[in-house]
Amino acid sequence: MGSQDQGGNELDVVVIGAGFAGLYMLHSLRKAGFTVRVLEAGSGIGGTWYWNRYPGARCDVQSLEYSYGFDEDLEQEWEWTEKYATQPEILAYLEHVAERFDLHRDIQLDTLVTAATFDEGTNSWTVETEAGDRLTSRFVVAATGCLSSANVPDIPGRDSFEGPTYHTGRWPHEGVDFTGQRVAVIGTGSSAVQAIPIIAEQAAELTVFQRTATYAVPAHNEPLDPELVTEVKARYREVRAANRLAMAGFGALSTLQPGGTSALEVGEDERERLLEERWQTGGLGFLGAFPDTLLSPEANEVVAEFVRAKIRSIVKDPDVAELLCPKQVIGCKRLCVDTGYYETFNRPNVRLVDISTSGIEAITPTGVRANGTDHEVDVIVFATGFDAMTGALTRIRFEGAGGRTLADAWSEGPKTYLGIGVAGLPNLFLITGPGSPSVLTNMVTSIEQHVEWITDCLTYLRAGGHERIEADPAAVEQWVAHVNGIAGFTLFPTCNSWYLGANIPGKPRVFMPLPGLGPYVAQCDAVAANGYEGFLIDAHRHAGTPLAAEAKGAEAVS
Ligand code: NA7
Repeated sequence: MGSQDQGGNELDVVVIGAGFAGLYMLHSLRKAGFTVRVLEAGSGIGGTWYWNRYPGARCDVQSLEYSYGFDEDLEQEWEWTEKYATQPEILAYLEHVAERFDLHRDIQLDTLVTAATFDEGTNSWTVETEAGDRLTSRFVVAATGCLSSANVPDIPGRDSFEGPTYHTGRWPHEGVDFTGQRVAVIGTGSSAVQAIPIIAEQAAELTVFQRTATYAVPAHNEPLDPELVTEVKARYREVRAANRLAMAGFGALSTLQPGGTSALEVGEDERERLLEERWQTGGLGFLGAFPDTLLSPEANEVVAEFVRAKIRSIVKDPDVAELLCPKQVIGCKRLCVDTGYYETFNRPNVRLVDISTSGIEAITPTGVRANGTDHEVDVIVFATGFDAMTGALTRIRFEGAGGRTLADAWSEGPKTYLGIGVAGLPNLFLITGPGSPSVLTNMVTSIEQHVEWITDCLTYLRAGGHERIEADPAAVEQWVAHVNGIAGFTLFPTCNSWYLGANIPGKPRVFMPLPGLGPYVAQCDAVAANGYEGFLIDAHRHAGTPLAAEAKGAEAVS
């Protein structure tokens, strides 16, 4: 079913990106008998874990859960060393996976995809790279990652700074030595929360510029207990299956049951006990103490106030503690998981600058100006996040049927069906695209579910002799309304988060991920079981396109 690349090779699928998603997509499609080429912009595989090498970079989902479940031998043989794996360990894992499944031979590194154009005559894509290479394939899978388009804000004078600047998501491979340096960190999201305690230990002075205070709960990271590892490995199938049914794609290892009683209905002592228990356990499960934390502002405030009290008890200077206390709903922005973040502000070499009112005024040749004060520094670290979920996709010029581009289709915000298909862009599949649970979940769980769904879909199309599939515009409209409806039921849209696109000036404000993995997986399964309901299969053949004359056995499913 493939078409040809320039070298004359038959290619069924081009996959863009060689992170967790692209690697498994390649393996899964190859196993199903498809020919695949993976194009990766980096000089190595690993995606997020290739680029994000800042000090302290670590996953905040437990390593035993943040790992592939598709191969039993792999999951039995690989040994994680810590509860939460470091970036180097995760990258080593992905390198091992690539070696183990002989993936490198179909991965082309240092290859930035700039455009992809769909040819309606041949029902195939031509993918173009920055170097000018062109490959053609029947299908394209965008495994481009949700947090891969770095956001370096356009602050006045940004390029005038005379010292080095770094973005956490584009960290130099050789590392950075901050010894004796005066360092500015801009941003206080997850990356900053992980990096700040480590930079503070090295730097002569550290100045943190905080636009929005962040909630962080302790990681309580530790070496993995061999007994726990043995126990989990003995029931790994059950763990993986439970996570796929869970709301956030993880939690099967938790010793704490999700809370069943409203934060407003349990007594005050019991409320404190439940929250303290979760604080001592650590990690993202903290938000699971009550069922209504992300649904009721009053319930949320109770949980938020518990964390603020912790911050006040940790940070010695009451004025600094107050500045570090977030005002927004807890969980509205991604909850951070920390090791010594708040404690760092007790160090004599660390200063917090509140820029919540007027932002950073300017970057000067020698530092950062805020609130009318010039802060002289030697180095600036931008921990300013990403053009999340859409940035890595819209920077590629995808041109679909009738010259319609992805940027056109998404001018008012991303619109997809299931977070997988885009109307007007046939034979293009997104992995963990906007409109799917993605960033609200353990990404590996969501990635595996999408990879397997896409592989099944392509297998179905091949079996039926079909050449083209696309999301039905009506199904897309319904799906967008569905995602908005669910998000609107929660407190997620109440703050300026990157989930909403609010961190990027001019980006349409649309809540992009879909809360709730378990129900979503059931919907995806039902769509497949109903012959890919909501997708149009070879529908153009009925629609009077040049191929209409050939229409034979084509079907439209909607
Ligand atoms: P985040 O979570 O987007 O954090 C970025 C931080 O940078 C956040 O505190 C922002 O403040 C701040 N920021 C962004 N732009 C500016 C400007 N122009 N001026 C000052 N401060 C700014 O990115 P991370 O890399 O930390 O984490 C991303 C995800 O990776 C994380 O959620 C995990 O899923 C893993 P704001 O809150 O917008 O006011």
